Amino acid sequence: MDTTIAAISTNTLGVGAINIVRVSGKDAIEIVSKIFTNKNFLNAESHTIHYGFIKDGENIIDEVLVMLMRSPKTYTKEDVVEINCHGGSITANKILELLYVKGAVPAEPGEFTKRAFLNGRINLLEAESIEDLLEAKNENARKMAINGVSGKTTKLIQDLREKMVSLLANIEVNIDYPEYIDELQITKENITPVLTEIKEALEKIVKESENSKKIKNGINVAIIGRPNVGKSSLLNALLEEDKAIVTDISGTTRDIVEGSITYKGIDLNFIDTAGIRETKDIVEKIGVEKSKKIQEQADITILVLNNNEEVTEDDQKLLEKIENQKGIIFINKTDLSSKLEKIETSKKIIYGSTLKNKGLEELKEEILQTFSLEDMSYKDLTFLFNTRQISLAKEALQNINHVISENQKDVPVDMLAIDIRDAWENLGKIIGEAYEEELVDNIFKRFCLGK
Ligand SMILES: Nc1nc2c(ncn2[C@@H]2O[C@H](COP(=O)(O)OP(=O)(O)OP(=O)(O)O)[C@@H](O)[C@H]2O)c(=O)[nH]1
Ligand SMILES: [Mg+2]
Repeated sequence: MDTTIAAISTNTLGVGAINIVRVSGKDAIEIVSKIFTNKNFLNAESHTIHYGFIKDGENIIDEVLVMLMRSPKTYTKEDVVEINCHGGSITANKILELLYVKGAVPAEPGEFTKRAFLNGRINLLEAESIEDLLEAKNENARKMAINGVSGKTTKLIQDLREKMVSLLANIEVNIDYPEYIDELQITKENITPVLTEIKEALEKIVKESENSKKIKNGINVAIIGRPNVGKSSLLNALLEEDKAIVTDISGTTRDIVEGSITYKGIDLNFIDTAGIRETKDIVEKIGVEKSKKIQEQADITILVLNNNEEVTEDDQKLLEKIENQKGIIFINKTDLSSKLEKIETSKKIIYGSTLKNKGLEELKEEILQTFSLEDMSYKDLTFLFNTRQISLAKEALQNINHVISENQKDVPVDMLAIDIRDAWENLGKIIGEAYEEELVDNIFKRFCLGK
């Protein structure tokens, strides 16, 4: 990290009032001073703001405010300078070009954050959370990410690791100093409560973290049913928008129609599909196949039935299929007389009418409940966020489950240490304490430039 890196940290795709060009490294201040007219800048105190012009020789490029932050209290722990210039990518790029001429090098995507990690200012989990914060699409995703950035999630992991370490230390003492065994003696019995406590904590983390994907990306909800039951009407009613074409002709929807809403901080991505039935029409047939695929891929299916008609063979098939997945039955057209006999299903049934806007709130609520997300807005959302972190937590849980079963089989306590250590290491990888270079490179490449 001998180099001094520079990049534009703001989004240059649109037009904004201000852009920020960020420079980090041991020569950051000197390099900027070569193109900045303010004479006090070079020797100024840390965390000060300076007014002046950026010049290319005698040509004024822009009027700017420059923030000077000396190591170590900076984003990267290195000297950092941030040039606040006028918006529009041309000016920022021109300044960047000048910085390169004076000795800075282009930053790789995520390199500022990578330096923050390598210089020990943040751990891997915190770094990944910064990325999640940049990508957060809703309020809950933001909350989760900021808990990661602020170190709350790290503490959760560290507390568990500490418990494991103290267990490991006790076991070591037992092996190395058997003469001190009076109070510290580890037995099958006294190790059990600690192991159970760790197991339960890990289970909670894994379970809640699975939800994090739903919080981050939303829930994909397939709207399925035979033709004319009111699927497209349901989509439109949920979106409060005339997005899909609705007619009384069976087979109106041929392709999928999608739309999202945010309900209680969770994105619900609805997918309206072609009505499922046997058909010879080539285009409709393709649509039907697509519907089936969507049903398989979605997180949850809403099967729409028509209250005004008897259950058909097509309905029956769909009722059977939905038994093997997450699903809700929506019986539509309750404004019309009921001809639908009692249906056999283990799924929750919601009665409603898209025409009268009935049953929609209940439906949205039920979707959240299926994923235990109903009271998300009250939770503190301190859990893991991405697949890498979650799979490591799962591995740690497996290690601990193995320890527990071995312990029950009366395996000598010192033999258990191996798995406890593995669990401890797996949790360590989450926060990057046993990081490998390749992994680190991979993680930071996903960042946007200038972060
Ligand atoms: N009375 C009544 N009619 C409804 C209701 N919901 C939908 N309809 C009518 O049912 C007909 C079919 O509605 P769509 O939403 O196009 O049905 P669909 O399931 O998308 O049909 P396909 O696209 O052909 O599969 C239309 O004439 C709607 O106006 C309802 O709650 N009550
Ligand atoms: Mg339709």
